[in-house]
Amino acid sequence: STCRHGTAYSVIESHYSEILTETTYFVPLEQKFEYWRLKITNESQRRRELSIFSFCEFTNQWDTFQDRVNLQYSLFIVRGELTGENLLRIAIQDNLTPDTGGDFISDIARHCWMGMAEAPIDGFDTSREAFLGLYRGYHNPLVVESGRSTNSKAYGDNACGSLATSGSLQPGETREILILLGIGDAHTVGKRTFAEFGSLEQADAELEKLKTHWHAQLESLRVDTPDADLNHTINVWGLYNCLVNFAWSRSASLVYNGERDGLGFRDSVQDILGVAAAIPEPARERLELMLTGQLSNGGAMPIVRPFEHNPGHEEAPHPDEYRSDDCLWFFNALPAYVNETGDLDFYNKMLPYADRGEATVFDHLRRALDFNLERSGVNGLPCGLSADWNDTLRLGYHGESLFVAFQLRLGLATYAEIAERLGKPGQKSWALAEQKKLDASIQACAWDGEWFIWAIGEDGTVYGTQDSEEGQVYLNTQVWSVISEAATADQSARCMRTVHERLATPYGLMLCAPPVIKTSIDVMRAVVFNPGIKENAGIFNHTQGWGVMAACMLGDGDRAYEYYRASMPAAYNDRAELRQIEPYVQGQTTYSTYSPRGGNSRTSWLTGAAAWSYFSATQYILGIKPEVDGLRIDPCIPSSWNSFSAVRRFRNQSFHITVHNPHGVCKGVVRMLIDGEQAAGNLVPAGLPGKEHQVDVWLGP
Ligand code: IFM
Repeated sequence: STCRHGTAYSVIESHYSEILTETTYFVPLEQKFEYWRLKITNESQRRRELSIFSFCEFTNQWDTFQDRVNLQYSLFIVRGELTGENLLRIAIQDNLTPDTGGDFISDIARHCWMGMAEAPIDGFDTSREAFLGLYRGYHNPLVVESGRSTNSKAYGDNACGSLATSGSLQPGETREILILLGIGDAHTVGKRTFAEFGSLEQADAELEKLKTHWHAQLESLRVDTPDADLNHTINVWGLYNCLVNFAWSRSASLVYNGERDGLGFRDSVQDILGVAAAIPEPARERLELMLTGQLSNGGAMPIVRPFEHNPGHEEAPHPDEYRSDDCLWFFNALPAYVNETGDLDFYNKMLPYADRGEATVFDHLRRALDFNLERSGVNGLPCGLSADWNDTLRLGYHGESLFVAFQLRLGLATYAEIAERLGKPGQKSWALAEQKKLDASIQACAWDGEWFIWAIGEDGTVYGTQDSEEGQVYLNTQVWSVISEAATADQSARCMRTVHERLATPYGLMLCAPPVIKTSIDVMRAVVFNPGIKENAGIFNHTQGWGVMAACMLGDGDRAYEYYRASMPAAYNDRAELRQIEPYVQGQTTYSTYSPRGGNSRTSWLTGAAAWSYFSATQYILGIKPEVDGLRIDPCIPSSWNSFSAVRRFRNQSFHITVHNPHGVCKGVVRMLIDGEQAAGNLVPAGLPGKEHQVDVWLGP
């Protein structure tokens, strides 16, 4: 068998006993059903008699948790049948659900339907037990083995949907069959949908529409570099990962199982970085939603529930529940949107706070800074509160987070720049003065000689020092000291050298080293994890982009590329058995060399790794950075690359960029031509006349 994934569709092809089957699965745009388009070919030299069965197992309860644990209830609420229109009808709580013709009947009592087109129906099953048979499983279902459906009508227990057809195929002959599986009552929604969509022609048209839709979203940047893996990561899979992540946040996947019903604040704000170029409008809408999840004290609701969210009327969390980093991610995400679109006025937009009152987006930013400044500890660093980015860190409410201090520094610098743009000199000077104070606090307590400390506990214990037996070096405070530009040149060089010596593995950068084993769980909950995974000295892929950015900021394109490739899924295409997850998608974490299974990755798809990986590769390695005034071209590439090219769509124009590297350097633009004309620096100004532009850039010593 072969399984191929495309953009929002999958094709599974199997050869068995000289019968070739190829099934294409997809959900058409804006619809609540999926197609299974099955093509069967007789590859043998003789006529073949075939029976074909569709199969789907349904949950009884739509509440996934209740479906599994509350069997005294969920096993008595389902019914299944074949309707007069030859559609399978799977109904939940059917007594309570008068069919109004709408897609959803009530929140719990939702129905499903299944139909088969282009072939006569010979039989059906809606009882899982009847289909599988007693003491059997998916590997040997009785109905398939016997070649006969039982026409079972589920009445309680577990339902399934199976439609059967049969027929003969001459040598070389191909037949196509279509299955539609949807949400809604078969009598109304199913009947209507089947009438409109139940043909091969319509299925073809819908697949084309779907592909066009997704491919259009992937057009914001196309690159051609000497690294073919990086090319298809940037051109297709990395961005697709970001878009899927943005759409689902962390709500539904194999590992999240549909139990989360809201957007985790910090992760959803960071997701914007991966999609701002591809879908700026949805990115803005999401940003607005998240800004209305900010409270009037500047902190954030831990989760924003998009369907129930009621800005201005939400209850503020208990003081112990605030995380220290949440709103500081706005200083990454908001500029990403504004720089992409040039929509500076967005900062003047009025938006409500979650609990009460409203303010401009700019004032929301000020509140975010005040929140952390007002909650600073005895050393002048922001308090860790219930957690900083690291969910497993419990410094005590008044313990201090150096990571958040670096975030805050970047926030203050960004705020000062925005204030300047908006003509608010008072705000700018305030931010720069606060930044100066913060810098002094950082320098007074956070440098340990060869690297920055991890954090300071409420009781004054300093974590992440040369004297620490465990968790001696912490990745985030090193890379963020560089990203926030808090570190001096000497500190930057030293701490990034420490990162390389102590945290780099062939599979990426470890979050800390050595792992925590004896450290108190009251401070570092990471001790619950086996050493070498997740927050306990694992490779936390979310952070890998930060390592890439920091290396680029120091001009080390070779190192940045090494770090990027170590955690780039496509680099493992030929070693999928090592990574053990899909080689085209990011995973949250990879086992490090502190474990016996270095390189194995876990928790694929819905991870912040996608956004930072895409952002760091496109804006730091390739160096194509949107700014309010235009596109800055400032690559930091491996010295072995002679050149690369890219086409960047930016504010309705296309820029065909070629970067030449005749001297084999990593960084440093020495010359730029725009449409053949010498440019003053390395900024391609926004708003040039015309739709297409050629940009040639030379790097040099
Ligand atoms: O930053 C968090 C994220 O919000 C959820 N997963 C774990 C990360 C690191 O602790």
